[in-house]
Amino acid sequence: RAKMAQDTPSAPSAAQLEEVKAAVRELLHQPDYDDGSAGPVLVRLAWHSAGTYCKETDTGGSNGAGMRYEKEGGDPANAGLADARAFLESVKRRFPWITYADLWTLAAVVAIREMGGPEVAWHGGRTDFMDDSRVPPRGRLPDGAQGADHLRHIFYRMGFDDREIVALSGAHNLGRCHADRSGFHGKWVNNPTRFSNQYFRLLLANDWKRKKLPNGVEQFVHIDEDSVLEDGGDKPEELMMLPTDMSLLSDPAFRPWVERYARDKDLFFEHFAAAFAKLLELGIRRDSAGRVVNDENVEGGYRS
Ligand code: DDH
Repeated sequence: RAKMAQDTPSAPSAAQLEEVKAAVRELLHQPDYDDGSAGPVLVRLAWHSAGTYCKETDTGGSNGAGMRYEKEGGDPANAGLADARAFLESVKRRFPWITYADLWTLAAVVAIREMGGPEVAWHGGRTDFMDDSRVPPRGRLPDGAQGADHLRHIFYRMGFDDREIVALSGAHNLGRCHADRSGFHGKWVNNPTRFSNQYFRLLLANDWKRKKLPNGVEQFVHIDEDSVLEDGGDKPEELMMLPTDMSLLSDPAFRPWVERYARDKDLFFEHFAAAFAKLLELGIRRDSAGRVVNDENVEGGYRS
């Protein structure tokens, strides 16, 4: 049974959404957190909330905000994302009418733009599940220790193609790996709070060497001697790549897109924005007017 229209509030006005976006913008600056910004971890929250989608079974995706439940939130793949959810809690308190599922996805769109990235199309109306019965099983998110076959297995399941896999991977311009979350360590680019195509340029330009970390995890690293000059005499920065990142270089279908995005930032921004918008819509059923078709036992959602 579809939820009755009279149970649901009308869609927020553009001005109401603007207030939420402004509140997200205000919390991005976090001097004591990582590289001084909540932006990267907010982007990862949206990606992991949506990246569980399976097109065969039409399950998973950003609708429902299942990460509030242990079943999904406790997935080791989501380690550290409680920080992102905590950053947004104050916004949810100020604007209780927005669902978590909408807030998490909207926050990423705001963060990407604020960090210098493209405008990503976003549509609201997601609902929050009131229990964990529809939360997707664990194990649907990618494992950085693997290679190109694994990337295809994971992203084809969501309905993405090779070009979109490479474009989405460009999100690794942002943020860093934390040994206590994923086992990997370090950042991909020198300025991890500025969205750009630097990730692709460094993938191609640097001499990446395999390195085993003290915890036994293997990643690729490059000592960036130039960073000494830039920082004025600190010790050189070590940048990193995951084995999955490196597979974009070695795979004959992925590599041409790495090369194009390294050369053409505008093309990367255009393709990234389209793929990220698609990611955020996975599994969301809308009627012809664009309204989310609400299921039973959910909170939020709205009629037009
Ligand atoms: Fe990622 N990512 N990601 N990633 N990701 C990590 C961090 C961040 C993989 C593994 C990791 C995407 C794709 C992949 C972001 C965005 C996106 C970390 C480090 C690992 C590991 C986590 C930690 O230790 O804190 C793998 C594997 C893939 C893949 O197979 C393609 C995509 C598609 C996105 C996206 O947003 C579109 C962001 C942002 C971060 C930085 C988070 C932070 O806290 O900083």
